Amino acid sequence: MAASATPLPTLTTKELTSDQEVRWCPGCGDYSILAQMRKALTTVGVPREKLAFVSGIGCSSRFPYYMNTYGFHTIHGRAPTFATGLRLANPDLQVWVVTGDGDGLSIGGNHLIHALRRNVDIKVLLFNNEIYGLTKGQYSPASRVGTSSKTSPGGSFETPVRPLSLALAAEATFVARTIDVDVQHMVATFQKAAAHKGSAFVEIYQNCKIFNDGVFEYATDKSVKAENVLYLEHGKPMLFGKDRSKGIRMSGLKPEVVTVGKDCGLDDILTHDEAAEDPTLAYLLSRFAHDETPNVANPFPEPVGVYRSVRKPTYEEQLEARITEAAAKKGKGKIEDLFKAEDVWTVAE
Ligand SMILES: Cc1ncc(C[n+]2csc(CCOP(=O)(O)OP(=O)(O)O)c2C)c(N)n1
Ligand code: SF4
Repeated sequence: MAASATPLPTLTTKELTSDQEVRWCPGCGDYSILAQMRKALTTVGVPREKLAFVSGIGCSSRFPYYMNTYGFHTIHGRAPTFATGLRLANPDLQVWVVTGDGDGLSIGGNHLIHALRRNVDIKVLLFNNEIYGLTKGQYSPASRVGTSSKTSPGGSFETPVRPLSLALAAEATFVARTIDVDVQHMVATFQKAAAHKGSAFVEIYQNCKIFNDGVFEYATDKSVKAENVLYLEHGKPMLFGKDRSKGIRMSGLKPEVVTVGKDCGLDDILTHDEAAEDPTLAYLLSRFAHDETPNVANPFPEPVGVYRSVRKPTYEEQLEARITEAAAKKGKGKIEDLFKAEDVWTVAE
């Protein structure tokens, strides 16, 4: 960096804290996410007036009130759409979307897919508690099969949406997962999402203490976590387990869990490449789901970390280029001229 470069602005967590009373249930995972977001933003170098949080409807959607930045509590499922408009109108802003699994994957599913596929430069945080919290515990599109809730008293039987598979299928250019109690990992993941140019999608496993308590215990309980979670690190072999002796190997088109030194050598273990242009392998990782069936021989761990991070032209960059191209061809236009252009007719009375 040149010696004369302007230093990046720094913020304190206090400066990022609003005067609003936080109204989540005691023990809710949302508190930790809020605290880690404030921490992450202290170092990303964006001043408060250039930060905006946009949410839809749900418990998680109260988030913008608690950040001392710009904030918009919009309508159910439409935060990605609102955020797209905000970015296009003011490309100087860093725009974060906060959504829940119900808000983002049910009523807002379509909006989420299209914001991601367009590669709008927004950062989407999906707080996944696998339940509708605000409406008091109905099952959501992310609830696993058998979830007993007020709207599925006999246990849900629908195939759940896997948020990361959906984001990858929509061609999101940054896709990651983190966990509410994994505080350092969460801060680092938010900072990586902030640094990404293009649409970033981060799924956060969030505990809803009241309506779905402990649903991610396999990934948070210290006594079993190492066996159930695979921390993805770019350029490193996919190893996990207490002594990191287990790993992921490909057998043809199928992944398998193997023990290094017993079933194979370290060279046989897949190396994680978050920058791979092709999202196929990332998609395959997004299919690993914790298996609660007793005595499964080699259960797959759930990968946490950055699945994919690639640079592609953003929607804003492409739009800007299109405007410049049109202006070069046709000159700078006027909105009235557009209104009065072709295909204008008067309806006879
Ligand atoms: C148009 C519309 N339909 C339904 C609702 C009811 N509603 C409010 S929040 C919500 C879902 C909340 O669940 P989730 O997004 O998982 O967020 P959480 O509360 O768990 O953070 C629903 C269905 C609404 N507010 N508006
Ligand atoms: S209902 Fe669940 S998600 Fe909502 S505030 Fe309470 S614990 Fe959190």
